Amino acid sequence: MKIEAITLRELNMPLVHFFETSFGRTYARRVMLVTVHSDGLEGWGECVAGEQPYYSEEYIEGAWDVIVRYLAPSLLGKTIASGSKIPGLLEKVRQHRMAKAALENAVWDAEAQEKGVPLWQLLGGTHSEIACGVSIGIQDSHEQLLQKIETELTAGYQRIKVKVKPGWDVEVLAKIRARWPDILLSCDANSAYTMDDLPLLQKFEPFKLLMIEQPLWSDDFYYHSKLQKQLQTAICLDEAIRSARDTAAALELGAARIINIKVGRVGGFSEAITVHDVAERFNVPVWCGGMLESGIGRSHNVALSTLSNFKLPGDVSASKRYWEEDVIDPEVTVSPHGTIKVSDQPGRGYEVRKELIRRLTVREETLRA
Ligand code: OSB
Ligand code: MG
Repeated sequence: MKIEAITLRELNMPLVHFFETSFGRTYARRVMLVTVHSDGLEGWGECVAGEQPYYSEEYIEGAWDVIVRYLAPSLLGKTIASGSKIPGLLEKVRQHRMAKAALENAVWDAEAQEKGVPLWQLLGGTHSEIACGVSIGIQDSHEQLLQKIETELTAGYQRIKVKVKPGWDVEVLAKIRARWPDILLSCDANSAYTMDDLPLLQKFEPFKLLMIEQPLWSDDFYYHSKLQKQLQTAICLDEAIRSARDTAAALELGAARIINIKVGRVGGFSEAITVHDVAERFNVPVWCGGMLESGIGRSHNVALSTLSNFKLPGDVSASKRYWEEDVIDPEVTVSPHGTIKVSDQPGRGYEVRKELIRRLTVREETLRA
């Protein structure tokens, strides 16, 4: 595949409902899409960087800039055999994993079309149906949160994850457990606690959580390993896992018993597959995280979730939970038993709604060799 041109777009996509984590509230996503043009094919990728550098150091303006100045020029005009060759071509640039992932995943997307195989099979996936959970943000009231959980359980989702932070934790979890004693329940702190909070985190134990996601610092394994020794509840790492090496280090230290894989956070499909394989070797299950993606990133998350060690329901849920209208056709839909069935069509298995994308686009730039 010859990389003839790369188009960057920013879409303004208001969320159906705001999403609040311990680091802030989001009402609309500035969605960055990348299109790789090659031999008449268009491969699509999504850069999941946030509006601000709060989840990680990456943010949309920075990602756009590093792609224009450094990453795209390393690919334009080159003939590339497969998406797996992209990390090697971009390795000179340190970090910027979400920006790199957008490009790499777009090439995988084009490769699947070129080879006429479903993207999930190209990635090495085996499940043809994936298990879905939901991530529910901090709400204005406990009542509103309980109402949302009720709605998602009725829709069939297999696991409920709620965001927590000091002041929105023990009481909230107690109310959820009192009402639903048996559901798969987890919480995500997005680094809202420190080791001084050990007594507080120990109060989570009676709620029989499937996991506590990223309780401590976003770049830490050491204190997580100390914390894990003092908790029955499994720790899951999200922010701290940036690579397969991180995964091995964290698991050797005993810093987690579950790993959240986000393809953007680890720099693209190649690294995500390696993270998956390392965790599998440690006998540690993984699940696919989400970054409030549009249909492009969402369809890629669906494909990745088909790999064998994705053994827990992910944060990959229906388009309509986020968007009035999604940019793919069909939208991502979830069955009444909380699963997404993957498509057997070549490529990502969802058409790109170009007219809708045109309407939502607020910035566009095409780069050529
Ligand atoms: O920590 O998993 C997270 C969204 C934005 C940033 C970080 C996280 C999240 C989510 C939402 O939990 C997952 C989703 O529904 O896409
Ligand atoms: Mg998380």
